[in-house]
Amino acid sequence: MKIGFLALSDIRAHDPELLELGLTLPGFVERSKQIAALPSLGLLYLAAVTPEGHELAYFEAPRAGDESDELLGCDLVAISTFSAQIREAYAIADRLRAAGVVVAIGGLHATVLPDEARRHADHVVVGEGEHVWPAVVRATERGEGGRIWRASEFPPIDLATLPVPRYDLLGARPYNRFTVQTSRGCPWRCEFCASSVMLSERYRRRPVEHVVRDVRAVLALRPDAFIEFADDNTFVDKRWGKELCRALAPLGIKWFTETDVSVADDPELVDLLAESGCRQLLIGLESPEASALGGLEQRADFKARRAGDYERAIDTLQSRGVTVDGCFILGLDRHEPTIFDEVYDFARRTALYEVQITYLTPFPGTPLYARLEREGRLLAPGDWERCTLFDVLYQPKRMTADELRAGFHDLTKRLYSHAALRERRGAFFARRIA
Ligand code: B12
Ligand code: SF4
Repeated sequence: MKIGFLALSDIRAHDPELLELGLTLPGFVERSKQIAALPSLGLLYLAAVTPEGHELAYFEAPRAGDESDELLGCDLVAISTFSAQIREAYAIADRLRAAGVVVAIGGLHATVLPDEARRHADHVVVGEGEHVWPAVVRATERGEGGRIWRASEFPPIDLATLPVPRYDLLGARPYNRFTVQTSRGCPWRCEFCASSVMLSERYRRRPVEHVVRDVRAVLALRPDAFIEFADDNTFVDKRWGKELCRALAPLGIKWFTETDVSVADDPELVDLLAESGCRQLLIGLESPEASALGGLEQRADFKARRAGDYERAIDTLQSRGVTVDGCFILGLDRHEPTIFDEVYDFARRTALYEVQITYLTPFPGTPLYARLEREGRLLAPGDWERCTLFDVLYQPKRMTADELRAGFHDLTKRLYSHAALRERRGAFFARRIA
């Protein structure tokens, strides 16, 4: 069979004012360029576990309608889904099926709403795909009808058995960065989190030598690749984290990952991060003060407990040359309209190299979605295409939706202006220990 793997690329936002700002503000443009072009690691894993004897091709489409006609020549197409592009994914799936192509849909959105996805796909996969996908391929070969497949019907995935993702299928596409995974899941449970905690309950790490093997596979294809670890929370286990950094150091790469603030607790780990080429850590700070964070992380109130350490942690990392991308969520229930100034002042005071602001977003399947639905506060239930992190989808508690939008726009202009960037980065370089 000819099997196609289709990802929707590019980023999404619908607020016209924000879109206009995004096109002009230097800080925004820089960050968007970095993240807009990343391959779908999930599909490259599926390609790697596809039974032998099939012809495989990887496709990307920035929007529905832009997909390659070559897809129509496939026998089976696997489509990966996030909420924000789900309607586009369904439109493509409908067109492919009308042309006789068997369509399988999986990923974060299909995992939480499989019945919805089944209206547009023959096969829908709930959860991690590596064990289910070979069964879907064999069922298609046998001409069997589609169904909803659940990863829980198969043995759990031991990350030590994961093969090298099929990076070779990416061809010569111009990516800024290449993704590799070091771990899956996260021990915490933030109310809003729609990451891979949706796919599997447990936090699991990969053997360090396998991570190195995969990085080497990327480097063999693109010798100067910048590596982005597609993890939820890389440095939960500090001992393993140090082992990882020691193993990465000889590769001479530059890399980025996402983790929580506890990464800065261990000075030896911080030194190893710097020595191994870690250029940036994205840390979900969510709000500058503990007062707004209470209850947000639902297992141990981790975020509220650690808010007092934020400034020290940022300084510890940045003074060693590891830049921090501090992420803030605007519109938490305890946020008053003063929050916009608080975030601006915090970023300035701490000389955050990178700042990311997003709206609190009720992704389907999250505890946040269920709570806001119960409280009658969802403004557009089911409007999945607006699950972009840059569109207001609910009634905030201590301000109006318009106030939230206006404050967000204003903060965007202030945070990402030339002057603010120059000031924060100047302070970062001045503080950095040579
Ligand atoms: C890399 C990345 C991107 C990249 C690449 C996306 C891609 N095509 O894969 C880019 C930059 C394009 C991107 C864009 C966006 N992203 Co993004 N991104 C990530 C990131 C950092 C890692 C994803 C990843 O590689 N995971 C690892 C792989 C192995 O897992 P996976 O893709 O889920 O695949 C597994 C299973 O889901 C399943 N599977 C997946 N697809 C399929 C298909 C079939 C047929 C089968 C059988 C199985 C299957 O099997 C795979 C292996 O087990 C996550 C955050 C995180 N830390 O996880 C956010 C994340 C996925 N992104 C998110 C968002 C919101 C966006 C944007 C909407 C942002 C925006 N405003 O534009 C856009 C979406 C638009 C679009 N193009 O789709 C949210 C999604 C939430 C949700 N539930 O929808 C996340 C979780 C971040 C967050 N803050 O919440 N993103
Ligand atoms: S710490 Fe990050 S990855 Fe972990 S549950 Fe919270 S938001 Fe999700």
